Amino acid sequence: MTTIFSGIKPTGHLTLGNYLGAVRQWVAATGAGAPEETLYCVVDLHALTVEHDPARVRRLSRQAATLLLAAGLDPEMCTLFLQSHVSEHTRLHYLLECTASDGELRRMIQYKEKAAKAEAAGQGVRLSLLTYPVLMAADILAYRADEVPVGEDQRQHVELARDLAVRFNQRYGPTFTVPRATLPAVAARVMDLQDPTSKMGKSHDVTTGIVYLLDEPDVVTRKVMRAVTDNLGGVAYDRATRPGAANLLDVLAACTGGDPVELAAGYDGYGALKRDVAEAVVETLRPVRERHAELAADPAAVEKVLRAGAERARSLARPVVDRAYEAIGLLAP
Ligand code: AQP
Repeated sequence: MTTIFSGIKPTGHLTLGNYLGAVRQWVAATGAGAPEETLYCVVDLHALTVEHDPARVRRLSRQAATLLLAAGLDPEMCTLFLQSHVSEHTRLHYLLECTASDGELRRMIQYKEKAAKAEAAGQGVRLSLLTYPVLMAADILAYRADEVPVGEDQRQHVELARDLAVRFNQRYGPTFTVPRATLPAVAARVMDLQDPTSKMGKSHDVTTGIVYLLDEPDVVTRKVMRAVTDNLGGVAYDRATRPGAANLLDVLAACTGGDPVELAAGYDGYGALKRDVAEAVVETLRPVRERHAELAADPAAVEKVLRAGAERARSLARPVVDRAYEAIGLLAP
């Protein structure tokens, strides 16, 4: 049986990038007939690695869980839970810190970017920001996950989880499954509409280039119509020289199921392309927004799903983490 695990950080409102890069794959993996064990987690501890407001993290954690259900995750078919509710993640984190090296963590691209941002803002760099990929490895390895559906920006962190699993297994005996990242065919890296050389990120301060899942249709349309493109004439798919156009074509392809290069041939100007992208995004997000409004009216039902999810996740992770404690040389309590 294949086990699938993935997570999302409540560091901001979920974006179109999160949806096309990750969440849509998660929903697809839980479809009827899928034999997999699928676990999805709101990784709230990861939200504490940068400057945060406690009330906002609580609010965003609830909202992320509600949005995942609204996007189509069926709690009967998968396990949905909050990371902080399953202490096996942090128990395993320490053992993996004893397996990872300082050098390999300092090489992580996201660490360099987020540490630079924190420093520029005059905020200290939290130690947990450096060790965050190790906690992410614990999230994955605690369930012996085979596959981790993520967007491109998380590929390096899944590689680290692989390295740590291999190293631990070689030193202390077979304990973990070596996981692999699975990326969507298109839109693995949705770019900011105002700065198409940067990833669309949910914690970015400038929001005009970010489409949020809960944006009203007119807001989505305005953001797409104002997307930065180029003045090279015509429409062509070229990520290097026309990143804005390539991003719009990727988004259109992801929403309509087409191929971005072939789609480009159907346009001779950006006005028509942007109108079609706006309409496709609005229609893709409409059912998610509508279902979210229904689910948000009953927060107790969402909490019940999360409690049941945590219980099941705990029962799966505990024997794996206990095995790791024994393997590394610790006596059973
Ligand atoms: N722009 C994106 N395009 C495609 N996939 C994306 N993901 C994030 N942004 C894009 C994928 O969404 C999943 C959940 O992301 P995360 O919560 O782990 O956060 P992140 O990867 O650090 O990126 P964010 O959402 O922009 O958050 P911040 O701003 O806090 O860093 C992951 O599978 C991710 O690849």
